[in-house]
Amino acid sequence: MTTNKRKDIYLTQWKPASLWQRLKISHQEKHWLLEEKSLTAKFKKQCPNLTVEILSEKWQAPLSYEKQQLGLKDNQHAWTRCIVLKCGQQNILYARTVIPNLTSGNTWFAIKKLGNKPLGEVLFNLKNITRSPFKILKRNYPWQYLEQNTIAAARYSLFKQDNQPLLLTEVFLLKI
Ligand code: VNL
Repeated sequence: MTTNKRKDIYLTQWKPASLWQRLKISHQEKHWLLEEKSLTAKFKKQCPNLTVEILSEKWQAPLSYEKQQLGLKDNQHAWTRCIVLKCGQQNILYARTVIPNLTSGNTWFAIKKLGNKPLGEVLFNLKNITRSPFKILKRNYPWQYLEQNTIAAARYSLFKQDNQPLLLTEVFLLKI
């Protein structure tokens, strides 16, 4: 790795969910950020007209924390789906799903064909998956999608099915 790990904010800024109070996260935000059940279902309660806009779905170089969580080598690419969840015209959530080796033998292969269906509808119907505890962040972070200088709360967790990983990061775009 050419970057200095200590200075790599993609690696160092994430905190365990238990430290939410240190991140200036309000109780209200915490209810959203640390929701264990389907966020899709929770959003739908407030917005019946929820849509998924696909920003990109392609093989690309993962961010450094993604690489680390997924145990990828430096030059290894992974299949990445970036979406924005919208309530009408309003952007409410930016999500990145990263899956290494997403070829036909991979347990997550159906996700490649998900299209505009929300990922949550698939994930929460699977029986044999495990999910790591959330890591969270609240700061002005260089997400490709966010306008500069926007402070946003985000979370990620690692799902596994048949020992194959999927890393999901969700960034809250609405002031919650
Ligand atoms: C997706 C990802 C959708 C994370 C979500 O909620 C979400 C997706 C609707 O990639 O479709 O929380």
